[in-house]
Amino acid sequence: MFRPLRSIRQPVLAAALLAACVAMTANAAELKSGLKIAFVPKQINNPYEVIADDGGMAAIKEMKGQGKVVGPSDAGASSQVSYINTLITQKQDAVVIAANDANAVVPYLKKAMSQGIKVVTFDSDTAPEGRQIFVNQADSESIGRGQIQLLSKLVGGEGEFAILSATPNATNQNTWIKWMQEELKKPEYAKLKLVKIAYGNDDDQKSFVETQGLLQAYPNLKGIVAPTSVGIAAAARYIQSSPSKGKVAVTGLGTPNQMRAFVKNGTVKAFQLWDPGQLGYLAAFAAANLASGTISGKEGESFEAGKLGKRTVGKSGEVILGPPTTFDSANIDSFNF
Ligand code: RAM
Repeated sequence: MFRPLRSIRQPVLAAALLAACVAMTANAAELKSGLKIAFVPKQINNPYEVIADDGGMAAIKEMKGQGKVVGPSDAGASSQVSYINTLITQKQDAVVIAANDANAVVPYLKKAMSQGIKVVTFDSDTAPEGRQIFVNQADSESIGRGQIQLLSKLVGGEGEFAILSATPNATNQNTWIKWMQEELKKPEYAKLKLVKIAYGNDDDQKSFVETQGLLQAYPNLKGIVAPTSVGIAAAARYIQSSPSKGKVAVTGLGTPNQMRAFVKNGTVKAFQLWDPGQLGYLAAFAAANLASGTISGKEGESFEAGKLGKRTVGKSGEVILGPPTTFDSANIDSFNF
């Protein structure tokens, strides 16, 4: 008795669902052409940021826009302000920024938005009022917790370790460190002791010197976690030619190309990252969709992100790229970025 009813209802329901999906997902063809989209990295000379920006420029080329990259050579809190002001004067359609500070750039980004310029943060967020969308590399909680899980494996679950971070104000590193500290509260890490959080400011030389300082101050150190591609490479470079090689585990977040030699020579056993190029690519599509009016940054909206397919805006305007990869000697040669 219910059968006929069902068979009538199902196609109707399916058609309604399809219509809803079509309505909610912005189509690539709806993107305006010739959009002016500017990327502002944390710092212009950081290899990680260069890969991310290149990914963004590739996306903008695909959508026939006009892309450019401008930014400071240091990751200081207000180093990006003058660049944002210039982009406002130039009437860019969108600004995509990896913020060096959660608050310092907000008044300037708000000014940009009040003039119709769309703002996307990626890699490192601002306070939510500073942007319409944040393109996050992966869920921040899993990145932070994952770093401690990996460290614990590498040091056999016990001993003193230090964190070598980027700048003290970096939103992304600070969020990950907060989650690392949460993970450490679990009973299984009772024998792991965080002795110090040092800051290399995403500066190669400062990170190198900070590593040396950590080893001198903590002779029993068993590990260094550097959740920054600049920091992990500098720490590994210091350790590879020091007596601590083989005694102090270096892990964190780094690019396979920067870390390959350290993995091959045994200084580093494993570390993690996502594909920064894809991160920039996704951020460019988010910006183009905002600037084309196909999305506004509200939770639940979807858009097409070229080769990455359909993506959906989550809570607080966050769009997530995907889970990180762990690299080690077995897989590192399959990655080239
Ligand atoms: C550095 C930067 C960047 C971070 C990577 C892992 O390049 O601090 O913001 O995401 O490391």
